[in-house]
Amino acid sequence: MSQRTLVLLKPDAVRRGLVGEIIGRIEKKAGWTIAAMELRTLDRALLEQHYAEHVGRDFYEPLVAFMASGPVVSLVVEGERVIEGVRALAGPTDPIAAPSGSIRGDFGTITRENLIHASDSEESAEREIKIFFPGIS
Ligand code: 3AN
Repeated sequence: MSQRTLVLLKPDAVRRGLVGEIIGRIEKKAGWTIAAMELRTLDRALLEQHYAEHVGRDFYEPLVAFMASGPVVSLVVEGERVIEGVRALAGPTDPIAAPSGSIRGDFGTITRENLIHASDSEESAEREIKIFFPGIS
């Protein structure tokens, strides 16, 4: 089942020089390919669209501020069961609870600054890819 997912390497990952490490883990999965990739600082309007489901949560404002605090690498990754697969590579939201071997488990300590976003369903992937790469077919 070939799928596409939207992956964000958050400002902490870029600041800490972990882009190569994280993309390397994704690239090494057999058959997965990078369909699009960009480095840019995200504006509030785009982040409000992306995190619409979290509006009103106590972590929403600090999350948006953090996500706008520096450049982010956004990618579309394509391949077999890539939605479930990148989330497995990332690990659970809380990096302290994330298993060693996962990206968040290996490199993170703070829930907000948890290095990577990956779409959680086919519907989310389709919605998020349109936000970040409106030109992609
Ligand atoms: P995930 O990225 O693991 O799917 P979501 O979608 O529940 O997590 O949350 C989106 C982002 O919001 C997380 N990646 C994290 O940066 C932040 N976040 C989620 N829960 C919390 C929390 N309890 N405290 C601070 N930040 C949070």
